[in-house]
Amino acid sequence: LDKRNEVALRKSLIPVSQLEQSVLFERPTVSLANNLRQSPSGIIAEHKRRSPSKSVINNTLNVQDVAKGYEDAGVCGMSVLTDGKYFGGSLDDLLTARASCKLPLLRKEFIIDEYQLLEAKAYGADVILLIAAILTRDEIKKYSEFAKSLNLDVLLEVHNEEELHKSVMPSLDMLGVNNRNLKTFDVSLDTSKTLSTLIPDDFVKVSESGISNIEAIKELQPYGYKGFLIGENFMKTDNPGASATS
Ligand code: IGP
Repeated sequence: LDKRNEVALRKSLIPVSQLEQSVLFERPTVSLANNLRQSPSGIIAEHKRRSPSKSVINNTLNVQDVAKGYEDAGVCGMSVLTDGKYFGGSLDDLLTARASCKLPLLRKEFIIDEYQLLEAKAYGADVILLIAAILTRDEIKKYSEFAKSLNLDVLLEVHNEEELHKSVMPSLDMLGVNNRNLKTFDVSLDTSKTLSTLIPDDFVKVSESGISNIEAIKELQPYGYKGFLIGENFMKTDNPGASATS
């Protein structure tokens, strides 16, 4: 409900026509899914100031330095949290990241309205996240098809088998398995391992959360994972880019 009010407010301030007229709306997007298919390591590095599970992660770095650092490290893509309430992010962070690097950018957000996809495009994203836990199959279909019409890649996030079965459809590019249980905040790579065989081969498999080292990546690669979304373990250091250089 909070998110609905937040989106309604922004919608009243910035009409759709204005988003569509922004310069970034015309920018050719870069496919994260293609980057991941071709990469040996497949890191998606996240900008994350704080989280509900860990409170403050990093309050001193600026988005520009983080984006440049990740790009210099040679990661496949960058994820930018735009949720303010729980993660201390903003659309401004996305815009700054866009101005600072050429990496494909994921708008990390609780998407509940098509307007947020137009925003993603207008603020420089290449990829959007859809979370199966908060959407119906019809919503997933509507938002993913709309994203594809805007040339945005779609990463669909699941936590369990039911969410996965509900969500599989051709308008998705990547299937992300979140290793973090949203109720307990417990993290287990077993979630990625267990669900891997149930993900059809036409989707790029992404493992999300709690990935702390190269060993974890090596452990997950035999299960078919091509993408690894890493936030906290880079952001908790003074130099996330250096931490992402492996
Ligand atoms: C990154 P971690 O444990 O490396 O910081 O996790 C990312 O997976 C996590 O931030 C995340 C997330 C989300 C945040 C995954 N799915 C949905 C907000 C909303």
